[in-house]
Amino acid sequence: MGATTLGVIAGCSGQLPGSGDGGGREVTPRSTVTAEPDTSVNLTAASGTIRPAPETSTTNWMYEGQFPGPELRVQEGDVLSVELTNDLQAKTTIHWHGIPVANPMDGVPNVTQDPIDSGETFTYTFRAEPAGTYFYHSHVGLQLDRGLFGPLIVEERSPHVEYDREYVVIVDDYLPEEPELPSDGGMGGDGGMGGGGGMMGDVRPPYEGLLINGRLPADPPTFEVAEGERIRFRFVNAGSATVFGVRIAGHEMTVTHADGRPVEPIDVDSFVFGAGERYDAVIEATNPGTWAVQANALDGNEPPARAVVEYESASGGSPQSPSSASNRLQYGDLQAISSLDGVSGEPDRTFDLTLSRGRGQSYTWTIDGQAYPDADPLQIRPDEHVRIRMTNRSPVVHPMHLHGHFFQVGDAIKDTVIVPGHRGQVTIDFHADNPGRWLFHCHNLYHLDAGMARVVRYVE
Ligand SMILES: [Cu+2]
Repeated sequence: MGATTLGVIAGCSGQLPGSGDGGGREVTPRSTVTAEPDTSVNLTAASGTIRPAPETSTTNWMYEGQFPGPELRVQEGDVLSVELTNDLQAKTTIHWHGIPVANPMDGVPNVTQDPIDSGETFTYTFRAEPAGTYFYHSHVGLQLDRGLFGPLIVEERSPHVEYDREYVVIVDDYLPEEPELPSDGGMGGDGGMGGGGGMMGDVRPPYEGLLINGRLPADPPTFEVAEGERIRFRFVNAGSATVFGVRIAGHEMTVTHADGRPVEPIDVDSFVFGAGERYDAVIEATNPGTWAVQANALDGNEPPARAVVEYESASGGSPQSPSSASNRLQYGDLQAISSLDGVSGEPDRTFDLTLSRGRGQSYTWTIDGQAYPDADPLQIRPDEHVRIRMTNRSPVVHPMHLHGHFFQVGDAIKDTVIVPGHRGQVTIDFHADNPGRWLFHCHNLYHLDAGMARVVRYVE
């Protein structure tokens, strides 16, 4: 299996990661791909009706009238072109979560592009690499929680894991009404006027349930398997404010990828992931029957989202639920198969950032006391090894996501990482190999919309 060189577009050879001072490498802005696309797709964003269970319907915002949006699937290295038509009564964009695209294609309103007006179109073109499990979503306001997302799969040309079939499993929190930010800092409980002694909590939106592939537990999707097969599941947390714990009854999962990046296979019976994270896991279909896939909210009390794994030989009946998890994946278990270039040794630049609730009347979340967009950019220079140390001074988790780059966290390579509550600390390292202006933010959509973001800005 060849090492993946993330810097190819910038012309890095990357042969000797960590060799000396890193001098001599050139980091130039990644230009927008102009090659003829291998795949061209039209996506129209518009309002429509979804039925996540037989007697349940609501008005959602969707791509192509589908919820989740249509699966985009391309081969690694292919040029993908997506023409987005905005038929919403609001401005919108699309962000290609996890893919280090050229900056103008990243879909962040007022940072990488002007948001697309109602009735207008915008074409995103980028090279789909590296291979992995990704998703695409609106990056305007709270539109992700109205349904504007879909899976984006970039297939390996030579997978490091063997499997016979695969399923994409998108877990999500179901909001049957228009999302809105809490109107003030009160939020009930012990939120409110600053103070709170670090116990300032949070309130989740009024979710009516939890979804797998757009379906409530009353009408779960079925994944058919045949005895003896190896099944690859690509799990995506597209929730806006939910940390999910995932289990599959009757089967151990072998985690093979974290945020799309291959890891040394690790056997677990559950994993936890925050908004924006992805895991690929393989099961061996050696236990015939009908089994539940279950995703429960760690920070909510809705009934778990469910899907069904059904063997062809099974005679139906209700699926068996998973037993309680005993062997849960930890970040420390993750060992990336290829290393990230340019992040060995001591960093060239370090940011120490505190994540916390804002003080005062309004509902804000801050990084070092500043609420985006009234926040200073984090300024870096091309080719630097940048370290960000985060300390979470709130009781709730923050899944922090960096655009345009992968980062190293422990021995894993990821693009989104949970910073635990109650003074949890996480350190990430990345190589400044993709010049531009990139958002770094909490992927809890409500925290993002309430200010928990910074722009990482390259300066010469
Ligand atoms: Cu957060």
